[in-house]
This record gives sequence, structure tokens and C-alpha cells, in this order.
Amino acid sequence: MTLSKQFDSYRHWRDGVARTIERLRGWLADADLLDSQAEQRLDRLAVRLTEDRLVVAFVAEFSRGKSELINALFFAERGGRVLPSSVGRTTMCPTELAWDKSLPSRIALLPIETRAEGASLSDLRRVPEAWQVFFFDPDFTEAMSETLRRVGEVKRVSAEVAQSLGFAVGDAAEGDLQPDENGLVEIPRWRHALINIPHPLLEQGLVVLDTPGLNAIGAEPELTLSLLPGAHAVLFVLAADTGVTQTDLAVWRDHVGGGAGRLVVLNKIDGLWDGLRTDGEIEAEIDRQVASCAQILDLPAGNIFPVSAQKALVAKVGGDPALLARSRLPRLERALAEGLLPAKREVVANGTAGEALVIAAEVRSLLETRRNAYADQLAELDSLRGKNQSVVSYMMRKAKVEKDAFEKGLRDYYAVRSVFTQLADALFGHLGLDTLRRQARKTREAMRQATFTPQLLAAMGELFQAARENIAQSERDIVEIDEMMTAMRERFSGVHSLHLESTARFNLGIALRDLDRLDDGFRRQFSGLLNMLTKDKRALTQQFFEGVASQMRKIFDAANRDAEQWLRSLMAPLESQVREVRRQLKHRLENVKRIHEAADSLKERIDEIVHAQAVVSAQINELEELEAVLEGALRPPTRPALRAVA
Ligand SMILES: Nc1nc2c(ncn2[C@@H]2O[C@H](COP(=O)(O)OP(=O)(O)OP(=O)(O)O)[C@@H](O)[C@H]2O)c(=O)[nH]1
Ligand SMILES: [Mg+2]
Repeated sequence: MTLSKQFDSYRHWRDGVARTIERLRGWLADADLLDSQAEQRLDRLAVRLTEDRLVVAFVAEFSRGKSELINALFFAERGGRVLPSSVGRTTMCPTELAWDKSLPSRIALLPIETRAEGASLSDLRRVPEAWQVFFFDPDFTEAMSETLRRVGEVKRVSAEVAQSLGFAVGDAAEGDLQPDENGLVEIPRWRHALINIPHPLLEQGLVVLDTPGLNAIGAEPELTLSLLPGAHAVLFVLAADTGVTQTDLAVWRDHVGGGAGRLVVLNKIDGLWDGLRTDGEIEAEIDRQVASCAQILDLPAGNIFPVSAQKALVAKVGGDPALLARSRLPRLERALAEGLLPAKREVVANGTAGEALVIAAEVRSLLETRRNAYADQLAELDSLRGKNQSVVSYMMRKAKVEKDAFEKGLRDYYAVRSVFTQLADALFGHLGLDTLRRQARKTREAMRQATFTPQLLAAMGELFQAARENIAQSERDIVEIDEMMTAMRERFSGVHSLHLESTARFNLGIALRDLDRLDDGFRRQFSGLLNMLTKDKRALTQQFFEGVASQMRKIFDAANRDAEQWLRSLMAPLESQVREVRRQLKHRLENVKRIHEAADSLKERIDEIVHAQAVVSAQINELEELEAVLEGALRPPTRPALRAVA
């Protein structure tokens, strides 16, 4: 299936999930079963479905053909080259391509000087004034690509200014910027580019991230620490004419590495079509190069995709299927489509349909409690048939005693609830941002004083250590809360016929994983730094630290939100169940009382309860139907059955 077909079927599925969640919400509201807590949770799921993005990043040493590959994969229908692609360094800043229909077609560029101000890229995304914007008409490919050439703009500044912006100045042989005879160096003019361009895949949430060659990558911590690790797929591009060089290996090691969703592209195979070699010889040469890349990168040969981006673009633009086949791009397109969306769908399914199922299950327990209570009342009223007044008054006293006992039992419940609040406060204390902020301040100071890389690494190590300890302590708080709630649930279920389902225990595995990833990315990036912290390295380190700190904040922020939601999901069902039982006990007392006072006939009361019971049973059935639809959305897509070949 092509990427665009995969997207279609994914979108079809996603819209289905959105509709089912909407239906569940409407149904709950109609049945008067939607409390504000469930409403908020359902709202969040709906938002998660619409904000859903899929990021594909292209990473490589300069001039391997990243931009050309993007042109060939996504923009050939434009009938020309959209992103600039040329000999030497071309793309000078990380470039994101997306399509937000509410904005005009345009490129927004963040000046490189913003680096000196210490604001992180994610902060600046929310500050429109910080960006320079240029509009283009997407119907005129030539004029558009002229505008997009700006991603390659550079400027000359003094070595000092370059250093203050985090560029390493020194020996070109070491990959640093080398000053010219006037002491000036050439740096990118922009820090980041956001291109808003109409495209059917981008419209469905695909985001393409083009990156510049090695040096510029290293200088923007957010790219290494957040954008690339967060990408759903990373395409690492090599070129057949250069093979795997030392710098290719450095990019692979520092920025891509193994992991899921990593594809390796061996570009420029058309260089082998020299008119002298036979097809067989070319084939053998490609196989040999693929095997050699596979060995150096320690990957199965099947994970390496030899292509010619340039010939693929030419073939698509000129409508030449033979050339397209020869470019071998279609195999890469298939792998991308098949690897990307099914994995994405699984994650989204669990986060949305899975969550909606949890909410539905909570409501179903509540309905079951209600149904049980009606059954009890019915049995009780049945037993009153043909009984005299004294039996009825005995029953009334009994109902009253039980109701009072329940009210007394509630005191236990309130006591537990106050312990719960204390434990929750402790949890937020450990997981809170204040603690982290204090620790970060200490680290920043320690780093300022560090003169050697090991000291600096030690300071950063301590920060990570402290963050991990906070998480470990929070995990202990979570266990304590969970144990208390389990005990309470058992006690209440026994005594008051509450129907309480246990919720899955929450853990901070995701936060820990993200923290490890951040630590890993940071270490990889630093392994390349010289031992001695010269002045220019210092500016770079500083920026790097701010990048790490801002990512760490994000991790803790997310953990806080998840913890809050978990705590609410523990307490909310219990509260609504308690409300339900109380209502039922009151109802029951009322029943017996009315019969006692001969205000109602026994038959009338029985009929009323039978009716109420039927309503609840019907509601449970309807809810189960909705649950079945949600469960269907969780199942992996079935592959179309292979048609028998005649
Ligand atoms: N022969 C051949 N040349 C290619 C191919 N793909 C790209 N090129 C050429 O390689 C050069 C670099 O291509 P770009 O797309 O600019 O490479 P890049 O990886 O984006 O490079 P930077 O933006 O500098 O990081 C250009 O001159 C392209 O025309 C290919 O498949 N075959
Ligand atoms: Mg480029």
C-alpha cells in the first residue's frame, strides 16, 4: 500500500474512533451519566485525536541528498524542485514542512540571533513576533522554490559573535568553522524554518523535517534532544559515491542510532549507471555497497534502501515509469508506508479508544451497582406481599438502620479520603517542578565553574540522578496510594454492595524512559567535545544545558498530568458509587415508608422498580454495544486477503 493509501485508511480509522467517542459522550449525556470528570477526559481524547501528528525526519551529512529525497518522495507532483538542493551545503537550518489550513502558504524563519537570548525553540514557537514570515503562492512552483531558498541563507560574523551563538570556531579539519583572512566566519542566517505548504499528506498530520549537515545539527540541542528522538521515523541518508565516511558515522552515532522507525537510504545509485557497466554488473555493485553499509552500521541488509532521489524526481515529473522503477524509490515508499502508520495507529488506539473503554467500564460498574440495588429492593418488596402491618414496620426500621449504618460508614470513607489527599500532596511534592527547578539552578552554577568536560559531565550526571530519585520516590508514593485504595475498595465492596473495579496501577515508566533517552542524547552529543572547555565550547555547553533542562521540565510536566489523571480516576468512580448507594438506600426507605403509610399499593411500587430495572438493563446493553465498537477499534487492521492468482 502506498503512503497515501495508508494515510487514507488511517484517517478513516481515526475518524471512526472520533465518532465512537462522540457517540459515547452523547449517550452518557442523554442517560444522565456524564459527570464533569468523565466529560473532561473525553474532551481530552477528542483533542488528542485531532492534534495527532506524524513526524518523518531526514538526517545525514551535508550533500547526501536529503532535500532532493524529500522533493522526490513528497513534492514531485509540483512538477519541479520545491526544496533547494545543490552541491555543497544547501539547507542551513532545520526545516519543518507541515500544512495548517488556517494559515496561508508561507515560510516562517527564526533568526539565528535568538540563540543568544537563551529561549528554547519550543518556547519561541509560541512567539509569532520572533519569526520573519515570507508568503508564497503554492500554485507557482518556481516562485515558491525561490522563496524557499531562504533556508540556505548565511551571513558572515566575527568569530566572537559566532561563538556566542554556540558555533565552534577553530579548525575546519575538526568540523569547526574556520575564520577567513578578515577573521569572519560564515554561519546560518536562520535558526529554524517552518514551511506551511498545502499537501494531501501534510494535511492529514504528516510533518516532514529536513535537517542541515553535521555542524549545524550539533549546535541546536533541541534537534538532538527532542525533535529527532520524538520523530516517528528517521531516514538516514548515505550516498553511493562517498560510501560510509567518518562523518557519516558520527552523524549516525550521535543523532540517529538504532531504534525503531530508522531507515537507511543509500542515495545516488545513478552514479553507477555509467553506460559501460551492464545491468548485472550495476546490480552486483549495488548489492556489494548495501552489504558493506549493513556491516558498518550493524544492520540487516534488508533495512538499507538503495535509491536515486534525483532520477526518481525526474521520472515522476516527466512521467517515466521505467526510470522510476530504476530509481528504486517505490520500494522505499512502501517500506515507509508499511512501517509508519500501523505502529502509529497502535499508539493512538491505546491512548484514545483504550481510554474511552476505561471510562465506559466505570460507568458500567455504576449501572451494575444500580441494577443490584433494584434487585435487592424488589426481593424485599416481594417478601412483603400478604404480610401484615407489623412486618412492614419491622422492614422499615431495618431499612432505616441500614441507611444509618451506611452514613456512619461514610465517616471511614471521608477519613480515607483525607489520607488520600495527603498522599497525593506528597506525590506532587516529589514529582513537582519546584524540586526540579532548584536542582537545575544548582547544576547551572556547577557547570559555570567547571573547566573540564569531566566536571561538567559530573554536574549534569547529578541533575539526572536527582531527577531519577524524584521519580523513584514518586513511584513509592504511587504504590502506597494504590495499596490504600485497594484495601479501601475491598472493605467497601464487602460492606455496602458497591461495585468497584480496580484500576490499573499507574507507573512512571514513560517518564523514566524519556529521561534515559535525554541522558543518552546528551551524552552522545558531549562525547565529541574536547576535554578542555574553551570559551566557545562554554557558550555551546550553556545552550546545551538549557536545552536539557527544558526537555526535563517537559518530561516532568507530562508525568504530573498523567499522575493527576490517575488520581482522579481512582477517586471519581468511588465518589459516584457512594452517591449511588446513598440514593438507593434513601429510595428503599422511601418505598417501605410509603407502603407503611398505605400511600401506595405494594403492586405500584413493585411495578415501578421492575420498570427502573428494565431501563438499567437496557442501558447496560447499549453501553456494551459501544464498548464492542471501541474494542474493534483497538484491534490491528486486518490485511486484505490475498487474491488467488489465476
Ligand atoms: N547523481 C545524483 N545526485 C544527487 C542525487 N540526489 C541528490 N543529488 C545531488 O546532490 C547534491 C546535494 O543534494 P541535496 O539535496 O542538496 O543534499 P542535502 O543532503 O539536502 O544537503 P544539505 O542541505 O547541504 O545538508 C545536489 O547537487 C543534488 O542534485 C541522486 O540521486 N543522484
Ligand atoms: Mg538539504
